Amino acid sequence: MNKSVILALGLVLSGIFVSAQTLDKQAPQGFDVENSAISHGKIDTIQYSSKTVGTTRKALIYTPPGFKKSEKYPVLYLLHGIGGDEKEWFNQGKPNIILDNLYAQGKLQPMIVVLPNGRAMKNDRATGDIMAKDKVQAFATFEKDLLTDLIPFVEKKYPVKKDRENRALAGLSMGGGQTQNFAFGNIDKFAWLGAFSSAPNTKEPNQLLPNSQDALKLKLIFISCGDADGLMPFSKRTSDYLRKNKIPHIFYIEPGGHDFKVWKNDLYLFSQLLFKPVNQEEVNFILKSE
Ligand code: FER
Repeated sequence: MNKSVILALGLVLSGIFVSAQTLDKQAPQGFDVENSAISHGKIDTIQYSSKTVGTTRKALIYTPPGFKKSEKYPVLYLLHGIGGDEKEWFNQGKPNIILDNLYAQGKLQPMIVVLPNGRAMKNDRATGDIMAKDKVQAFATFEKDLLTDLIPFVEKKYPVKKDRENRALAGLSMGGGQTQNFAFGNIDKFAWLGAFSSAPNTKEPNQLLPNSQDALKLKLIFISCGDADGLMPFSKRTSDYLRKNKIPHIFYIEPGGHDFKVWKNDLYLFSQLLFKPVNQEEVNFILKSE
């Protein structure tokens, strides 16, 4: 596909999503309920040596149902919020169950999902004053840990595709801000971006993306936020800038606040778009009222 076709498709796609903002677009009931009749992916804890932090750090990793070492998979790095750690998504968001259910319906491209700890400091637990300056700073330091420690580790130990088109970054709240900062800031490393309910750590548009047209290289920009979330300005600010600069993107305002009900829905929608060509039928499927 040439660039203008991609742009045209992107504009159609973003137009559809913008108009979809008025729909009560929610994952169907049962999307996050474990089904013993289907195959399940596997969750493991990995430990990697971080030169950035100077410690051994933990992450969870989800390999899909039917995972085979002899195949090569794209990877989604999925980031937590200020009150969480590498287990937050797993404990509260049930990503393995949501994805297992989607695989059983044939709705996902097989992928590995890594759930890192995005607070890159020696004590990376979400304890004490989680808003303390050094703890907030550690969410910025994670950019280096991710790019130079964690990603190389995953690419060495797991059968993964290593090009940017097979690497996605997404996250909730602080992780949404990290996603915007790191993915717009390293377009050579990521092609898929999902920023859910981004927090105040999100850089301002001029710093985030000084050359707005660079963002045309991304395959998907998915920005979402609950309509009752006080952090909305940090999503809207980026979306306004992208729209002003004619960068196709999804800005999905959904019913809800700053919580896992919204983020589970985001994962449900976003994951189905990953590592696939922009496909009108899929988009329509995602948008069709439940
Ligand atoms: C803030 C408000 C919210 C902030 C961070 C958050 C660093 C993050 C919330 C979350 O991750 O859920 O002022 O400052």
